[in-house]
Amino acid sequence: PFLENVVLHEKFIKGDFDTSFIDSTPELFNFPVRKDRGTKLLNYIGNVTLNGFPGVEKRVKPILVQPNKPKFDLNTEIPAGTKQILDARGADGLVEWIKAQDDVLLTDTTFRDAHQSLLATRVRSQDMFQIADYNARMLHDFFSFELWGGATFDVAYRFLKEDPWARLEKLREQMPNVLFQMLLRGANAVGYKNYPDNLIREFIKESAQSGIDVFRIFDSLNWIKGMEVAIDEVRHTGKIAEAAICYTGDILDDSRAKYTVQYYKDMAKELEASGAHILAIKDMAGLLKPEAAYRLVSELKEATNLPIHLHTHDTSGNGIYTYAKAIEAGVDIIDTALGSMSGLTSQPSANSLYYAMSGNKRQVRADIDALEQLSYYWEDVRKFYSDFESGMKSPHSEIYVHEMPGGQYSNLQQQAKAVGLGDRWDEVKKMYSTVNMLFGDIVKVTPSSKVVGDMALFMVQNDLNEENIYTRGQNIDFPDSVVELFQGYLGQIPGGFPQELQKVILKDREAITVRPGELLEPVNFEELEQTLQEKFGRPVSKQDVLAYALYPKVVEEYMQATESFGDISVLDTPTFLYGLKLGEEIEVEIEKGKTLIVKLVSIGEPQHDGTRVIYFEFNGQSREIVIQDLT
Ligand code: 3PY
Ligand code: ZN
Repeated sequence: PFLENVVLHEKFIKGDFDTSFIDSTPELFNFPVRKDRGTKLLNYIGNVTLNGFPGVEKRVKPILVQPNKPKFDLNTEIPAGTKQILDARGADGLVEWIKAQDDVLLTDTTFRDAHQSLLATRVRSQDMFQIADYNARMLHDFFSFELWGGATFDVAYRFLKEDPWARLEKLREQMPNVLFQMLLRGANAVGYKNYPDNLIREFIKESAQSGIDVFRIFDSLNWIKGMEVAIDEVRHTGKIAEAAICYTGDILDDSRAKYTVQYYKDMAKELEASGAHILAIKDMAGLLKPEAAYRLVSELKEATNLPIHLHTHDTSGNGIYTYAKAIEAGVDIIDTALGSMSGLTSQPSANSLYYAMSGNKRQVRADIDALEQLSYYWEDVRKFYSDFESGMKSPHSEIYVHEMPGGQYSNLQQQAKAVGLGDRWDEVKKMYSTVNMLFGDIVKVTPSSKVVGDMALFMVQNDLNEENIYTRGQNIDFPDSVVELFQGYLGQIPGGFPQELQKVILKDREAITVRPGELLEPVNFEELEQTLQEKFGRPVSKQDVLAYALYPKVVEEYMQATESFGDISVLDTPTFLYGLKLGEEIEVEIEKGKTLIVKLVSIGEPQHDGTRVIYFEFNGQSREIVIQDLT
């Protein structure tokens, strides 16, 4: 550690030192306490056993069965798939291949949007690694696996204390045959605000190198300028730029004059011109009604030459019907989740769609037996995360009124509870659509959906409505996110911001109309790398630097957690969330062929300093760990 302190010291790195360096630099002798991996792991298990896990009700660890794995021989070769087509023929070759298929191709969202929408994005890498070898063999004829991006990136660091890049790379090793897809929020990358252009470009480069093939790029206001840098960079990497139109409103309703079929056709043509390989219809709230799907897909097919990839959420319960109509209209690829991770705020079920298309001349390309067996696995895994379920039990047709995206519903509900509006949830939902209209009827998807949600909560809390906002609003400070939206920091909205409201919200602040990325200072990656090495006292990777540039505080806390607990992604999920029961023994494989055996023996009485001693048996030896009791 001494040598490490020397070579990482700022003065040493800058060459700014002489022979008095060691004597005059006492911090060289501050050695970080380096605990061994086993102690760190016991520290985590002791902590979670005693203090619980955020968001999980503290109770005796429930008896949860080992997830049921498919009966499938993993000693078989992994069949070639779409990834090999991309590698051999390039992006344009892959596009030609898609167009030549008669069947409907599927994307499986189980590893990303399904759990983002059903389980607050909490599914851990471990539960994916356990099934990925089966996916590669049993779903080899899928178009893609959507398994990265969206909220999964920050949630991995923030709540799961695991590295999303490591997840991606390991899955890539396990599933080398099917395209990997991610959701990229255009200039907002995987965050909630616009970032400098060079950060967007470096992030895309690194994601492509780490395994992503298909980048679904969208802008939260459907502002194409906010997508252009990302589309351009994806094209440079040789990967697939799938540009999305976010579907909002209702093309069947003539009173919603803003988002018409013509609006979407114009947008699609512009995306084609800016280099998109595939066009996505991103129906993030599940508003695309069956007849609207038929019409939209038919017209977009006429307007562009791009293959069309349709994404919806099944909140209304009409998802399969919408897909069937889109298939009739010639859609090329469809997003589904495995049965037990589908429905409601998630994607429609692949399993159900398979049967829904029986007898149709366009069949869904999938093996139904494989879908069912994989679905059993997820049925068991889902029980681990029961505390993160939204409580929604049946389809919500009111989605067509409030237009809240699938992933936002349970989040906003939590936010409402946190500010004391839990029992006024119905009012909040209603206010959400009022705010949308006040804002000029905007696209609502991360991060613009969060702004609408923040404003809805704020208005209910402060007894504001669409009438008194213009007068009372003069003396009110609005939430930061709302001010920033109206300043143009998330981009521009079709038709411009409503001016009267903009004045009330901004007061004397200025608004911009250019792309925020043009004004933001580029990230100095080398300088940041050095700063982080000093801060964390160890070498950092390009991936760490990128993550920190996107989410400084979250990544710093993650680094601290790994310093205290080591790599806790190796723990099974029930232990990760509940710790151990008295007398319970588990095996933890910390690396291939290296297994630790941990048993919880007893928990000591509270001490004067608020700690307790936790007694473990660790590989057969007694071990005591002192834990702060925070309960
Ligand atoms: C995300 O941006 O995370 C979404 O899933 C938007 O639909
Ligand atoms: Zn979605």
